[in-house]
Amino acid sequence: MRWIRDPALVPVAEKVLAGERISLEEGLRLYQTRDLPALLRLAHAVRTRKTGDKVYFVHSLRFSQTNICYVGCKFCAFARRFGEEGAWDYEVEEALDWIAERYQPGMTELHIASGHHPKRPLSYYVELLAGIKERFPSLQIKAFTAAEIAHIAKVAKTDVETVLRALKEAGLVMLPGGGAEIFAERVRRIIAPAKIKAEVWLEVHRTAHRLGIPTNATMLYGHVETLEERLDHMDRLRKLQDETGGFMSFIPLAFQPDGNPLARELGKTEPPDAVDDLKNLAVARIFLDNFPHIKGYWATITPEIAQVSLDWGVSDIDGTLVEEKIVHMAGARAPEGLSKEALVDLIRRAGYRPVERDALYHELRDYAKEAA
Ligand code: V47
Repeated sequence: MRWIRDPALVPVAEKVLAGERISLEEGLRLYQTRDLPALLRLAHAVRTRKTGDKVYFVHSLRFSQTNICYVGCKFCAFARRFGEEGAWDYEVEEALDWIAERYQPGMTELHIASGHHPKRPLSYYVELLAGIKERFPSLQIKAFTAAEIAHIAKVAKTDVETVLRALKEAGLVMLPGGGAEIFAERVRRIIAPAKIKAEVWLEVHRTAHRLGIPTNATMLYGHVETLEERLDHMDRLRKLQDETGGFMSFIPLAFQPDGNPLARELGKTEPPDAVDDLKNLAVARIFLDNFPHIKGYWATITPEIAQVSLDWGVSDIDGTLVEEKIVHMAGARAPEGLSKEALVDLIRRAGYRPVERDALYHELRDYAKEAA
């Protein structure tokens, strides 16, 4: 392995290339290495073994039915209180009209994530999903982070399983991966003291998987967390995935510094830099050996870095979004949406094979086959 210049990486590389699982300590060695070409090569070997030269994207729409939220996460620039400037809170018909105004033929995924509204009953969410399914039958509904699901259950004074069953019946096909932040209690106490605990987040996903609802998982990085805490986060996900196999993709979310108290307290004015973004994606690809995909989320890392990330283990770049709000209200510099053509072009120009998927990762269009 003459291409490895960091001797500490050699035993890790041997394991990765043999398809063996790496430990937390070996993960830390990957984070700490300055041998970036070797890290890239290892992550690329893993992604190639899993997905060849395919890169997935989805024709999607983002929607948030409300930004009313009293949880007070310190990294958040999206939440508003009742009556506050910039607050919105749609009734079901208003939500359907909002979607109708942005719906594009061929769209397959509607991704919904919002605030923790203190009052809406479970029936509101059921009517919302049933209404969407009836009016837009071609949209697969990927809705509500685990934190929202636990909150809906709390307001309805019921359990998570009852909520998930009711939402599935109404049209839910998948849960997005938000609300995970960083699992370590030390970090949660600083950045999101009133949010659900890690154990609850994991239990919501475990329940979803048991009910046949696949999910994603995120990790918010670039604030107060240590590298060990990033690895602990991924380790807990890897363990749950061993148990259930219900995760589809892992999405690192680069902390955006505008309009939120955490960034002000830390004096942060910039998101994590490209080296941190790329190393983080590569370590995730190697460490999370049981996750089908690592997502390079262009809305936080920019389309330019998302394109480079395809060489660093990334096999999915999310989708068109159209009007993303959560990270843009926190200052994300990327556009709020990208066209399908722009995503195909981004993947092609990096030398990969664009594959359009639906929310559940069924392949809809393989651009390489068409070109042949
Ligand atoms: O949980 C909030 C994050 C998440 C900021 O499942 C921030 O495919 C950065 O869950 N800087 C919601 N991030 C977004 C989300 C997601 C995104 C892309 C794909 C998928 C998926 C899910 O946004 C929240 C929170 O961690 N967030 N504020 C911020 N200032």
